[in-house]
Amino acid sequence: MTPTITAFESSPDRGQGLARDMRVRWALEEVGQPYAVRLVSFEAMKQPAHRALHPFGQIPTYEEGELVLFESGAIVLHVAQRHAGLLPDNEAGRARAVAWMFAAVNTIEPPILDLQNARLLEADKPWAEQRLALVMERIRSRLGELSERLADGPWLEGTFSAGDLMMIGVLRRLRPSGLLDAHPNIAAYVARGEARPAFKRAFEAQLAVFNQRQAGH
Ligand code: GTB
Repeated sequence: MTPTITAFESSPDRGQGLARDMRVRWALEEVGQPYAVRLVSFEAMKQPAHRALHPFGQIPTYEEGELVLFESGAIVLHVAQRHAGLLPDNEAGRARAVAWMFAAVNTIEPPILDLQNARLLEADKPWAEQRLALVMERIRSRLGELSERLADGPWLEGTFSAGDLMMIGVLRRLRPSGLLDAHPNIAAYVARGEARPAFKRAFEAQLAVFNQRQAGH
């Protein structure tokens, strides 16, 4: 059964592939599972029909027959468990890969979201500058720790997994900040992920949505 995912009808990132449908598209491409995409507007996302799929009125969602999922990490894990290619064969290796998925969304992503909030939503507050400095320092510290662990390895646990997919998906959001440049091994790790054919296919698919919209279709 071909799953259907949802994505922004008009992504504010203008085709940079920074919204979270990108992780799901990438995972589906890695395992060779064709998928359909339903594009939703910001307005439609908050309507009861979409909230029935996603309690918080967001994208991405994933529908596969009776199964409805939300949360990009949960969707990627489902795809990885259902198909070969994104999790190691052995139980301990699978558990390690899942630990890295959680680290991506639970340890690395929160200060990155704080940075975006500090820049976009809190910039006019009297404490904005101090807050921004604190958040930047938290990110630098996490990146330093991640860089040390990654060392000169190609992937977090030797072989590419859903853990790398989620981690790279999260780290990509930092590129415009320049913070990745302080750690050449992390910058190379992200570039290695982006060079994967499956990533490129996923990226092109979301870019096509932006380009079609620009062309007025
Ligand atoms: N924890 C959830 C998950 O991982 O799936 C978070 C889902 C989420 O934040 N979805 C966002 C959304 O639907 C899109 S990805 N937002 C609309 C809303 O909440 O009303 C976040 C995002 C948005 C825009 C950019 N950008 O423009 O660069 C990047 C990422």
